[in-house]
Amino acid sequence: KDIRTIAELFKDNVLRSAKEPRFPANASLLNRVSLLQGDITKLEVDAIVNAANHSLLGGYGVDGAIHHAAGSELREECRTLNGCDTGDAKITKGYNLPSKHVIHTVGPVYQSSYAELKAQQLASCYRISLQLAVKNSLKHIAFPSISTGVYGYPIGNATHVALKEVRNFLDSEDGLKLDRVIFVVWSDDDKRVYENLIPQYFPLE
Ligand code: AR6
Repeated sequence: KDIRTIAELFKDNVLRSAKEPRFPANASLLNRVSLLQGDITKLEVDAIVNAANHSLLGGYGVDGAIHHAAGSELREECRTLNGCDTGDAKITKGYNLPSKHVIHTVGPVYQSSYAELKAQQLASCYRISLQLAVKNSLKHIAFPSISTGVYGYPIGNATHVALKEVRNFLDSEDGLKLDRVIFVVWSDDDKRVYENLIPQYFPLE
């Protein structure tokens, strides 16, 4: 019973942002952004995003959690996809997950000497995942903090990239087709980073 439905997410966050602007979103963005702390595999949404690797066959971190919760059928479908490049994304069904789909994206392995390239690749992960969601007529999508675990991307820099890309997408014509983008953080530190930066990209007025 720890599964979070989209109805609950809407209720929680719409009310909260209307009254106390904890997860602010401006009127033109229609309260379409949420921040949640916890396990992304528990979300009953149209799609959760997986921070995968090139093979798409599973790994540690959120990838391991998603494959574990979805069951072996997910791995079987992933086998048919011929892997995935850095910055690209591919969609599968969700199998035993409460989420209908999984969008698998491969974030960059961070290297400070290639910071600009890494930022472009990370932005591409968010953009292509959002485009895939719209292409498949999905209404909500939940992102973990891609590349900031095993792949070592500094959380502050990564969060700027994530918020900027999602804001740009929601402002575009395709963005109007999405009801909600949910950022899911695991740690208290990451949550603080998102709480501090969200108002820069989703200001209140
Ligand atoms: N729900 C939400 N967030 C989570 C969960 C969860 N269940 N578990 C971890 N996180 P990572 P990456 C957070 O390492 O850096 C794998 O082996 C975690 O705290 O999962 O893109 C793949 O196969 C961190 O903030 O992904 C690749 O080889 C964030 O998710 C490689 O790791 C991302 O951390 C990808 O590394």
